[in-house]
Amino acid sequence: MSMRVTTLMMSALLLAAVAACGAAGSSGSPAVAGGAISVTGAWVRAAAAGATSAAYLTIVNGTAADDALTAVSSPVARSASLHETSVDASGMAGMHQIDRIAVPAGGSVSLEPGGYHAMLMDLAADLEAGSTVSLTLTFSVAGPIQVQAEVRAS
Ligand SMILES: [Cu+2]
Repeated sequence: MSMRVTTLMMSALLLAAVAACGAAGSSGSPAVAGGAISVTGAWVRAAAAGATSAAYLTIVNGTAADDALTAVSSPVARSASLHETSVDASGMAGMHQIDRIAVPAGGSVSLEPGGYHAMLMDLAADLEAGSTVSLTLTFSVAGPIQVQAEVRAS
């Protein structure tokens, strides 16, 4: 395979991944509390097995200590990571992996389309709208918190 073809394939893969965590959607589904960190409105974009999806939610830190989301995992995804979508100087939207999302004491942070999100890669099964998937969010202080996320059509 030539270098050029490889580059084109990489570009196509990146575009598909960006599309998976792009625009649209809203929040507002059941909340699951764990300790004094609570997570509300968790949802995941519908996608086919083998594809990439993204999870969105709001984290409320009701504790007196600063905390940070440091990892995410789900049985439906063979790998998952924290991402941030940003727009570069030329106006191109892209995303990059980040190590942590800070949640200050008494504060909250939202993972939402166009911003922070949890990228779910290499899905083990189809994610169909109306179903529910389990996510494990790991915090540096609070530890792991499991939440249920509703699958929604994009
Ligand atoms: Cu992403």
